[in-house]
Amino acid sequence: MKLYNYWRSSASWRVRLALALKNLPYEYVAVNLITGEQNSEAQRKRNPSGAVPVLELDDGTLLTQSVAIVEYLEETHAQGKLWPADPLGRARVRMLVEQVNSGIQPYQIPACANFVRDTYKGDEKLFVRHFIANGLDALEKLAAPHAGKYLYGDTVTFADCCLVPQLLGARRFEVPLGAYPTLTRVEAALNALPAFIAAAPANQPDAPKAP
Ligand SMILES: N[C@@H](CCC(=O)N[C@@H](CS)C(=O)NCC(=O)O)C(=O)O
Repeated sequence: MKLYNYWRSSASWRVRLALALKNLPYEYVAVNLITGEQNSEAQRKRNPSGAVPVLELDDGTLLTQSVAIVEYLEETHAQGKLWPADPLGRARVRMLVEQVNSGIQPYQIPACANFVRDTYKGDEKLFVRHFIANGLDALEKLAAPHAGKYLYGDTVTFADCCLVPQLLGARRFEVPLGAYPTLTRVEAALNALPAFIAAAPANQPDAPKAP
């Protein structure tokens, strides 16, 4: 498998986490979102929206959308299950996933923030901060009743793979995290796990090298 992705992209990071937790090898192909490689003809052929991640299967099949990609991996690989077995647990994990995937992350991507700045002449940082803080407020309240060691109970789920990248996004946009004790406690526990260390942005081949 090949993963077209970018070191700091939160949606890419979710897929890297799932691949690491499931112990699946893959080839890392970098798409530089700062130089605009997401809009190259080659990347638009892989994904008409240009966005990363894109997972290319060994037979050439292309999959886009991190949640769909990880659901495919979940259904085709028994190891490292990322959703609970019971229907209510699965629904609750999906709820947390969507709170990040559709409720927060779309507002912070370059395509959205740059549009606010360039077309509406708005303050894109203020815009992004507003949606991240609103979304995290809800995520904290949704997660707290069922959180254990991790975001849902004591087993790592795909909700955890969405949480950690989103909190880095919050820090990049200088959103204070003091109001989210459940989220930050769980993040600290996750960041000690080998799969989370392996998938972290700083450990990717296209991350800028420390001076
Ligand atoms: N819902 C999509 C989101 C994909 C997405 O927004 N990717 C961002 C990086 S995290 C991207 O490629 N943005 C390109 C841009 O904003 O120009 C998924 O989960 O895969």
